[in-house]
Amino acid sequence: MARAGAILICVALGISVFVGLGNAAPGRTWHVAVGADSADHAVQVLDYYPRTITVDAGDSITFTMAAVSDHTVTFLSGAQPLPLDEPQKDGRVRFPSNVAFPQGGRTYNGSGLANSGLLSGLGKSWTLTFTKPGRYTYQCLLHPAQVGTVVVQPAGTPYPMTQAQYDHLAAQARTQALAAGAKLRAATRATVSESANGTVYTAPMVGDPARRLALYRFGTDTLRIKVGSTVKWVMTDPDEIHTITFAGSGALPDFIVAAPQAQGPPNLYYNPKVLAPAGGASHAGIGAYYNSGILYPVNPPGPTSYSLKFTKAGTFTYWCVVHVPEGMRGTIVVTQ
Ligand SMILES: [Cu+2]
Repeated sequence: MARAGAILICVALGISVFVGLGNAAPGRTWHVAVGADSADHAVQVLDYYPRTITVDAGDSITFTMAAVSDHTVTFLSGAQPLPLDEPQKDGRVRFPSNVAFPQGGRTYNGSGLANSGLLSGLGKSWTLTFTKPGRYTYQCLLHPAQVGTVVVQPAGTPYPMTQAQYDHLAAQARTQALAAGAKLRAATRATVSESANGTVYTAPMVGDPARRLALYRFGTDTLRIKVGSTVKWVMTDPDEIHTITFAGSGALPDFIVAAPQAQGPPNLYYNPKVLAPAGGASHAGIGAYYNSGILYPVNPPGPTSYSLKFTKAGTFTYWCVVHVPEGMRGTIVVTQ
């Protein structure tokens, strides 16, 4: 009697499991962290944690920002990355709306574009449901080396790892990356040399793409120089853009300006005041606006460096307009 009862219970459980699958019950939701950074945001890790995750068809992944640098989560399905600028006939340069705003809906079957849009700010998240088994790579449109993988198994396949196991490994990887970033920061300093035009300080803007690291500082945070010296900022990071911008007595310009439309999201444009170099080759004291324009990665067409000769004593703070949330600024102290 007891045995018959146990069999009945097993059958009942079996049926209930079967019915559960047949009902396409909502899948599990997994979590992937986007980016990581140091407490002062100087070191940004351009990565996803975990970098590879295995889920079942019907499951969802919530991607959540864990750093202040903007990122996207973008499934291109083999297509080329989206361009990051759209020159307009009127001379303005548009920031493309298919990069800035979510595209492709809430599910992904391995084809077409699925894009989170710009994820700006800690805790910002985007959730995508995976409907078809396969191995899918995704990337950040702003940082092409920032790539992750989602493996989707057929529904009902046992999972190779739990979320807690992923989180544990991710925490280790994050700690290692941030330690490497701290080392990079400590090793990055402005260097000094003499030239026919006087003393030149070279301030490097570095990254370590193999470790998915970018340093959002200018080597030496406060650089002390003599009147008549030149500071030359040089890009060595192959994946980033930066500016050298002294706001002077005005406000620091925004990198992107939004133009509201009657309907839908605003049009976004690169601020022309940031794109255009300004101020000439020598810094003549407080009050004026000096700007490098966009400094590009080491690949052509550039420019990849910017020089300014300091002709008056004073303390001058400058920013990278692209990376204000990361605190990318420096100070030049010029003395007689
Ligand atoms: Cu920057």
